[in-house]
Amino acid sequence: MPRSDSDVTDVVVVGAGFTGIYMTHKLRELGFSVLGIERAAGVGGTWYWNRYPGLRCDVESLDYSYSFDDDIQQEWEWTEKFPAQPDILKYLEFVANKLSVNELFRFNTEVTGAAWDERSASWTIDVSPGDSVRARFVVWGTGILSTPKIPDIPGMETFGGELLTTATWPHSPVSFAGKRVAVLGTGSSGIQVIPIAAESAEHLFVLQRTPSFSLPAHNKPLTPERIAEVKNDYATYRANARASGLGCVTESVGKSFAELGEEQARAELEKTYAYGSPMRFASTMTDIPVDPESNRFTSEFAKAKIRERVGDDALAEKLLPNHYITTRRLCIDTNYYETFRRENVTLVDLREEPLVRLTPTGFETSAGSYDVDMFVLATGFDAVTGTLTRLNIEGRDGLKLADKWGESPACYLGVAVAGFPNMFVATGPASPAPLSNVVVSIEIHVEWIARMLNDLREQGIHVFEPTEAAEQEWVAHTNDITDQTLMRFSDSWYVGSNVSGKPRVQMVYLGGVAPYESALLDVADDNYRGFTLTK
Ligand code: N01
Repeated sequence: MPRSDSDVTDVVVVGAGFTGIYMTHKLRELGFSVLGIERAAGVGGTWYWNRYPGLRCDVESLDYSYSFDDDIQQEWEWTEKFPAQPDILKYLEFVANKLSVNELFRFNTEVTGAAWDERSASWTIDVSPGDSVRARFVVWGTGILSTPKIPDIPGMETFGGELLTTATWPHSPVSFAGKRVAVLGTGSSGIQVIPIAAESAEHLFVLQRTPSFSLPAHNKPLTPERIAEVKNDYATYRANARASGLGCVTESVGKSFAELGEEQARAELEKTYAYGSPMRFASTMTDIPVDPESNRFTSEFAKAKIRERVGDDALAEKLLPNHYITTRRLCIDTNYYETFRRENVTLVDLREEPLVRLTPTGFETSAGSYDVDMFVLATGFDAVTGTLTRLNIEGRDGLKLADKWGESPACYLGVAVAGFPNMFVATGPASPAPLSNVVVSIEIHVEWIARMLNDLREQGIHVFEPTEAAEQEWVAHTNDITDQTLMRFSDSWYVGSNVSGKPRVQMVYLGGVAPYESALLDVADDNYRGFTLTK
C-alpha cells in the first residue's frame, strides 16, 4: 500500500557521527522534519566503532571539534593535545545530549538500500529488519572511513586464536598480556596499536608490507594557559582554520624550499617536527606536496629521524618508506619506532617474505610459520565510497550507485551525484575531507546542504540533481589539481588502490579547504549552477 504524504519525512540523515549530529540539529532548526538512522547503539560514527588501545586523533583536540556553537566549544574541556578515542566519543555524546538530537535518531537500525521514486519525488529507504521510511531528501552522513577492509587471506577461517580488527574492536577489554600477537598493517591504526600491544605481549610480530612515514606526536596534557589562549578568542582561531588549506592553523612560514634554502628549511623542519603534528609538518614548506626537490629534502629529514629512533641501521632500512612524503597518510605515533628496540618485538617484512596463509595456530609466510594467539587486522578501510557501494542505492531510471561508482566515483562538488536526485553525500568523493581537519570539512558540508535545502524550499523547488556535465567538469578539475601534485605517483586509500577491483581514481579534492568552500559558495550564490532544479 502506498503510504500517505504525512508518512514522508523531509530529510533522512544516515549516520550519527560528526556529520549526522550537526546535520539533524541544523535541519530541525530550519524547520524541516528530520529522521536520523544509525546502525550503532549510540552516536559517534567512526569513533564508536574504532576502539583499539592507543587510538587517538591525529588532529589536535582544540581543532578537532565543532565550531558552530560557542556554548559547546566553551563548555567542553579537552584534556590532551591529541584526543584519545574515549574522549572524542564522550565529546560527541555530550554534544548530542546538549542539542537533544538523540530523539531524532533511530539507533540499532541499519540502512540496507534506498530507491528514488520519480512519481512521488521521494526516496524509500530500506532499513533492517524489513522496514522502510520515505523522505523527500536523503543526506548520507556515513563518513569516509566506516567500512573496514578485511583482506582475503587464505586460511583465515581456520585460525584458532583471537582474530580482531582495529576498526571493529570489541567493546569489552582485550588483553595482550602474555600472548603471542601479530599485527597486520602499518598505517595509522597499526602504528598506534603496535606500541601498546608490545608493552604486555609475550611476543609481538609486526607484519609490514608498506612502511609509513610517522612522526612523534609529542602528546601531552593541555595546560589551562593553552586552553585559555584558544578559548579567549575561539572565533578568530576557528576563522583562521576555515580560511586555511587543511582546515587547521599550521603557523607555516609560507615559503617554498627554494625560498628558504637548505639551512633554513632544515631549521623549519626541526621546529615542526618538535611540535608534533602531521599537518604542521606537512605545511613546513609550501611546495612539499608538489615539488620533488622539496619533498625529497623533507623525506630525507624524516628518514634520518626514523633511523635515530630505531637505533639499528639494518632494521631501520626496512622501516623506511619509499614514497613521496605526505602522498600517503603521514602518521603520528607514541613510541612506534622505539618499539622495535624491544626484545619481544619482531618485524616481519612481507616484501621479503610474503604472507601465505593463516593456520589454526598462527600464520605462515614464504619463509616459515609463526605461532600466535592473537592476529590483529589493522588493514584499513574501503574508504570514501565503500559504505555506499555496498548498499542497494537506486537512483533515476534504476541506475545503481554501486554500478556508477564501480566504474568511477564521480561526484559533483564532492556532495551530490548525477542520476541521484535529492541526495547529498556529505564528505563524498572529490571533497577535501580525507586530507583535512575533517570536522571543518563536515561543517562546511552541513551548512551548505542546509542552505541549499532552505533556498530550494523558498523557491518552491521539489527536485534537484547535478547535471552530468557539471559533475564531469568537477571531476576533471579535481584530476587537474592532482596532476600538479606528487600524489599522482602514490597508491593509497585516497585513490582507492588499497581495495582490489576498485577504480584507481583520486577521491580527494587537493585544492584546499578554503578554495573548496569558495567554490561551493560560488555555486550557491549562482542559484546552484550545475544542478537542474524542478518546481
Ligand atoms: O589503514 P591504512 P589505517 N596484506 O589503509 C596493510 C585514519 N586513521 O586503518 O599499503 C598485507 O592506512 C597496508 O599495507 P599496503 C587515517 O586517515 C587515523 O591504518 O596495502 N598488508 C597498510 O599498511 C588513516 O589514513 C588515525 O601495502 C595489508 C595497512 O594495512 C586511515 O584512517 C588512526 C593488506 C592499512 O593502512 C586508515 O588508516 C587510525 C594485506 N592483504 C586511522 N591489506 C589517527 O587519527 C592491508 N594491508 C591517528
